[in-house]
Amino acid sequence: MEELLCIGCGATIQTEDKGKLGYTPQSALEKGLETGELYCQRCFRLRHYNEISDVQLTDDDFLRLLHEVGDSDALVVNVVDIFDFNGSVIPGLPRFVAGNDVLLVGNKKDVLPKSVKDSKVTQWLTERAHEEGLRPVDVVLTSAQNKLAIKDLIDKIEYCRKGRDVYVVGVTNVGKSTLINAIIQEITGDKDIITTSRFPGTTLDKIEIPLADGSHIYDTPGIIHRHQMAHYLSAKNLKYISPKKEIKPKTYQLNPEQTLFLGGLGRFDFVAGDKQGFTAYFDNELKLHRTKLEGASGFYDKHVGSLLVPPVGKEKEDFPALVKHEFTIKDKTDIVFSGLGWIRVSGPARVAGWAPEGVAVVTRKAII
Ligand SMILES: Nc1nc2c(ncn2[C@@H]2O[C@H](COP(=O)(O)OP(=O)(O)OP(=O)(O)O)[C@@H](O)[C@H]2O)c(=O)[nH]1
Ligand SMILES: [Mg+2]
Repeated sequence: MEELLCIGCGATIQTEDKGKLGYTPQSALEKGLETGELYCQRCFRLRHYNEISDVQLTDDDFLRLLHEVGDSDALVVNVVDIFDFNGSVIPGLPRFVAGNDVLLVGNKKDVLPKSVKDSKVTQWLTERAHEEGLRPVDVVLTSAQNKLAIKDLIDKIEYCRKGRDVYVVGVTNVGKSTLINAIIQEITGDKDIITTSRFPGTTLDKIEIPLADGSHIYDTPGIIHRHQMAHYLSAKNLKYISPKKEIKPKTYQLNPEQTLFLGGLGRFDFVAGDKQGFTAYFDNELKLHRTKLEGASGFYDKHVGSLLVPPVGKEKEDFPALVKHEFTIKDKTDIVFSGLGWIRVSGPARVAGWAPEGVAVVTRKAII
């Protein structure tokens, strides 16, 4: 029998083992073959009930895919989440892509406040890419969700691929599949073919989409970056770190020695400096809580999971301790909490950003 693939996640269809990828009940398989839309059971559940069944890929699976990209003569489209550049970095990508051209796509631009200029974001992404040893031939900012700049992206891909195949790569959850769905919709009008979800690890194998000239565009499973905030939260709370709407900034006038808790996910300390306004850019539903710096750690231990949420319940038990990163700020700087958001500091000030162990806190020149 010819190998059948799930069009939602790329897994090889099988009817034997419920616990393994690609499982499809025999009846669903027959129906799928009839209609030409064959989805595995996991995709079916994700698409209809937003329920995830746990099947995870190993690092070897990703390495195999990355080597395949390196061995092909192709255009590599590296998708990153504008909101989480640090969490979006694939370690060693420059080595894997070898001689292939890379087009960098900063996705989820709809989440950024309108006052952020594209040019500043592009410049920042380019600088960060260079720091990672990546020399993209071009940078495009898109919103796969709101279908922004999809035509522009298609044009740039067409221009850069020079008749070659295209591999769309990136860590899990940056929106690769949503982006490819947007491209398919723009070209053929077909909607939501590939399965997408808020859960990390949605796409399970390479998905091949034919292009008019006989080459292909490939969706790939996202590498699991263990330092993404997404891995520390349960399904219910993922919304706090994957905003669907434009962020509304909130400004706080703080005195020195005051602290802002970012739910229970992070913390910002104004250690020293003159009283000033700090503007916070986080998901609109994340509750920020102001308190005194003195005793803030004890306050956190006491209230995490109740006043300071998420994390809640079981999630809280496995939540890593917050780690402190200190900065001396001279002028307008963003303190970026990877995957969570950022706080704009006018300075001069001494500040500290706290995030779960492994999650990066970095500074950048203020983008607003
Ligand atoms: N706000 C916003 N959310 C987006 C955008 N693109 C994707 N998302 C959301 O991000 C989440 C992940 O999207 P996917 O397309 O499944 O991500 P992926 O990169 O294919 O993930 P894997 O298959 O796990 O590697 C989903 O909840 C999407 O709705 C975007 O442009 N803006
Ligand atoms: Mg995907």
